Amino acid sequence: ELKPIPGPPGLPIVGNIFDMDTVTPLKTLENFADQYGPIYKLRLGGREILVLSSWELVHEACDEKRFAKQVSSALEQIRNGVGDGLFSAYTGEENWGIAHRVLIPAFGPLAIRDMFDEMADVANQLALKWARLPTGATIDPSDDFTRLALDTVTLCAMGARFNSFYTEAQHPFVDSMVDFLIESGNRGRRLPAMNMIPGQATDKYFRDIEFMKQVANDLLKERKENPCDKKDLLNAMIKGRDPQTGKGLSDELIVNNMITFLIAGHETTSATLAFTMYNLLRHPQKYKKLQEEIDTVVGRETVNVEHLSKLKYTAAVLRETLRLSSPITAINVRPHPFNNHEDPVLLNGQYKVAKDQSVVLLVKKMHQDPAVYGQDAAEFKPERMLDEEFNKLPPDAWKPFGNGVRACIGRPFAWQEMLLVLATLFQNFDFHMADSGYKLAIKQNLTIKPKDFYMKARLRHGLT
Ligand code: MNH
Repeated sequence: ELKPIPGPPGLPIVGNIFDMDTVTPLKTLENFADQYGPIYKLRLGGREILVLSSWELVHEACDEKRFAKQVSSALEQIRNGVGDGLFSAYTGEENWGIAHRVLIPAFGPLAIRDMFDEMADVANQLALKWARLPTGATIDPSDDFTRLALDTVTLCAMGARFNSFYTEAQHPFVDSMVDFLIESGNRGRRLPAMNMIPGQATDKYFRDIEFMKQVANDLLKERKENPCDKKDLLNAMIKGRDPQTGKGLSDELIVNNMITFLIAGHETTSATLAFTMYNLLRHPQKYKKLQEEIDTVVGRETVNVEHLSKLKYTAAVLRETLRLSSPITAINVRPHPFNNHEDPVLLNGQYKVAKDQSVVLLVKKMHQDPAVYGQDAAEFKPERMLDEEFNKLPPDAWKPFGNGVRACIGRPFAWQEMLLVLATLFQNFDFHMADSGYKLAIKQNLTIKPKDFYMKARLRHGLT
């Protein structure tokens, strides 16, 4: 029997646009879930969307035979900058398949292992920076982790050094990228007609895009003029041929994907590291356990790739952080445009989903479903994410890296980088919150990160 889908009433034409918190739209989506339950509908930008936040419903919408990624709102706007790059490519777009098949081995575990030394190079630059700060200096972890993640992805993926730790300001690419992402978010929430109105914001938006393309094009040109056989993502894209179609990537597609890696590869990683520091500093017992593990496994040795797989508790801390604070808070799907033969599509046999309906999987909220995580779902308990427990979770109960073929291709990259950074930092430093009364606040952009969160670091001994 079909059930009506609840939701906030909204206004004619604009729908629920004015219900949305403009600074942290996530807050509105979570509040509505508390108010209307695990499935509700909203009207935004002239479209009706369903928002799912229980494991049961999200699990069903993760079935790739029935649902597929939808590129809409902010992500559709991101196409203005990176077009058919992996992250923003439409379902079924040919260039997604070509780039995906060429890049899968380049992002595989062996290739990532080969990137360890360069990742360690950047992690050590961060440790050196913090070691040389004056005693008691305040650290902005989001800022420094952004420098770290960006330098890591440019070095490992493209063989270029941004050297962000050697300048006061971030690399100008970052300013353009941040503004581009914010404005893409704004454009995604507006009615389409409003985005056609020319003005300063639009001019700046397209100038930022030009600048990002120029930076990426320069890196590509530099590599083509100085060919090498480094096994990195850039060479994979320049030399690789798709086994299925025999096609390579055009320069335009390479540039789209280079910018995509810089965007997708640094905000998420830096946000996860910042939330991890916050969680550990809020939970001294867990902090202690993590540091003891790192002392036992790594001690005073230089961190190497063999250490990382032995850091079981540290991995659980990362998983638990990604559960409670998934930096990508939601993923968008719609009934599969090609595979779907039944209309209407049903969820739970109870809710009708129209063919072109947008469905938002509110992953961050789903990660606190008591049906999966129990009554203490809101608490930070890394123990529940140790391998044995983690492997017992029902399918699709932990989705910080997205779903199916459109899941994160950079996951092994990010995982190695984050374990390495935590091992390097806790091996060498003790940390404190700058303000012990700090209350977690969220800053939302394409991803979320802790807002106005500062800490202090003290060297434990000479830098290892
Ligand atoms: Mn990543 C897709 C999360 C690190 C490159 N990534 C996704 C998606 C999520 C995600 C969620 C799916 C989005 C969607 O369905 O619309 N990514 C993360 C997280 C981290 C992360 C939580 C770190 C922690 N990602 C990285 C890194 C890189 C990267 C590092 C690159 C170096 N991610 C991508 C790319 C895609 C993606 C590329 C798009 C994949 C595709 O659709 O084919």
